[in-house]
Amino acid sequence: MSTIDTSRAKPHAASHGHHDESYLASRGSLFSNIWDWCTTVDHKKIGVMYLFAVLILFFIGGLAAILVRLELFEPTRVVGGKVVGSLFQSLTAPEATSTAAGNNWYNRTFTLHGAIMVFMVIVPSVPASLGNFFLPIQIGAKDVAFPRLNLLSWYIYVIGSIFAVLSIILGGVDTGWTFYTPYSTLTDLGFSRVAIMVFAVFVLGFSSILTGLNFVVTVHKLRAPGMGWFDMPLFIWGVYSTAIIQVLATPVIGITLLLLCMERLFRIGIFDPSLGGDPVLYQHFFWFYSHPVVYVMILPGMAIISELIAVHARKRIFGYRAVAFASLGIAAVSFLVWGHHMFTGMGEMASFIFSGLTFLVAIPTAVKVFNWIATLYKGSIAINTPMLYALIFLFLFTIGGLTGLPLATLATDVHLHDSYFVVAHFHYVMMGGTIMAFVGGIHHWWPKMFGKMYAEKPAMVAAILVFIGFNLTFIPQFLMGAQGMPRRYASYVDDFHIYHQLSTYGSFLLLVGFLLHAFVLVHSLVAGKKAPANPWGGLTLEWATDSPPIAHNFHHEPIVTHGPYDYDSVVPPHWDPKDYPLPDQKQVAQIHAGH
Ligand code: HEM
Ligand SMILES: [Cu+2]
Repeated sequence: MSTIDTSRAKPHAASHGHHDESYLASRGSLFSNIWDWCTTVDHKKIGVMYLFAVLILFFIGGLAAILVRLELFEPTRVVGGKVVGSLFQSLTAPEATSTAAGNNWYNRTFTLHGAIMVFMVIVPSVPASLGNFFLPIQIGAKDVAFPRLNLLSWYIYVIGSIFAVLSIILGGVDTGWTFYTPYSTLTDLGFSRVAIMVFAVFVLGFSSILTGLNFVVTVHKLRAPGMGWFDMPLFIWGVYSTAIIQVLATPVIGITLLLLCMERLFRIGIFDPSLGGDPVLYQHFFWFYSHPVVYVMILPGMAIISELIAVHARKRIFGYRAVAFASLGIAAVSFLVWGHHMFTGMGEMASFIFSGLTFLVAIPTAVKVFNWIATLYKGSIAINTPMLYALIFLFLFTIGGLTGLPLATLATDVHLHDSYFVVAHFHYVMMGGTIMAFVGGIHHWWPKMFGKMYAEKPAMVAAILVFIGFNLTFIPQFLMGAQGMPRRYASYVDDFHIYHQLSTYGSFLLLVGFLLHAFVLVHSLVAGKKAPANPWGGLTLEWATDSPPIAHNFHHEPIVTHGPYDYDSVVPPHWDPKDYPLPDQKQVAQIHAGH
């Protein structure tokens, strides 16, 4: 084999019995299997549990989005009147008898959507699921550095999500996902729904911090013999940079939310001006965390894209070090730009400086995009679902990034702030970027995780539906936002009707696309073909072990003998992944030399 030098490898000390079985192998009775999963410290099982939890929450958050779109299908909703509006009404608050009451439900529905999607879906999505599963394998380790801590993060995530769901069952929260003060400290007093939701986010933060800490230590300490920093796959660089932000930024939101709860419960004056507090202070605290966190969302997405493009174009990544350092660069700059969310609430000088700093983010970001495109150039591009998603990511993320520029520019942002333009911008980066990369990554690694192939053609059809649905949903939002449609309103003037209708149709198309994806993946689990060890011909370490991997990941401790993207020296020209394993490296070198 090419990636593992077995002649020098020593077998793991304890290689008895079940250690050579797939990590998915049954442990006997149903009860002992459930017990085994609940108490597992295997990073792969924890990753799989996160994956399904995140996908379920994505579905719930998505349904909330559909409800929001239903409500916005008509300019005004007369309670019990217009067909679509009343559908929203009957699904959310059949008892609401006035428009004001209906509007409250609208506010709760979009808050539910935003809070779930940000704190329970995108933030944990890639690192906690795919990161957990593949970070140790890609660096040739048996597990993360602190497996028990990993299990603890999982339970903290579950507990946080339970609190969030509780606040919803009790009637929901209407503050928006940003919990801006003083509204969030004054609304809904007497009930504790806001406090419960805020506490949930506080708890979820710990899960994020512990996962980040675990990953940082794992990358520093557990790389296989022979793997230097610049032999690491770019997925690792991305997840590693993310982990640093998670550890440094998340405590800030924890403290902020604690202060918010204190003010609510004990009327201590921190943010509420009537108590001597300052509401803008909350915004500073919030965005000091939440801007870096948008990079917690996007860096892992970018990390996946580097893998998808290199593997499915079978080409060495153009400018490996530039991409690796761009990840760290983005992580560093992300801490300097939070003020761009508050241009309309700060002094002129501060706004001016934050605007300038914001433009800096575009540099490392553009470096990555250029390098991905240069990698594709003259590659042997496979047209399959992961590659399709990589291309979709490039297209949508570029639009998302470029529309960040008019928002970063003071003069234009004063007009665009708090409009649908912002809504479209962040959906292009968060959904068009991160979620697209996530779905692409799920397909790329599905055969490895579950040992089953999925049906390629239907999955590609689903990807195309998602792509069309996404643009149909969000392009009209750019247009109406630029024309003045504000965000977070349940009704609007007639001029925007057609845009909102198109957007709602788009959201239905998205729903259909994602349901088709779900169907294809479930079908693969039930009736998929058995996956080979390396269906795509990848060179990183996860492709050098079984599909699905054994409990300890590798039969022998791997020794790294070539870089993660050395396609030009390890893979013969016109080679087909079906012919795996690769021919001997010396032989390939001869072929390349004579080519
Ligand atoms: C080139 C890169 C980017 C630039 C220059 C940029 C710039 C901006 C600016 C200036 C705003 C504030 C607009 C306003 O409220 O008036 C904003 C909002 C936002 N951006 Fe970006 N952005 C970039 C990339 C990203 C990425 C990668 C993400 C997430 C993955 C993201 C997520 C968001 C979110 C969530 C908001 C809205 C927050 C809210 O008010 O609810 N942005 N962006
Ligand atoms: Cu920001």
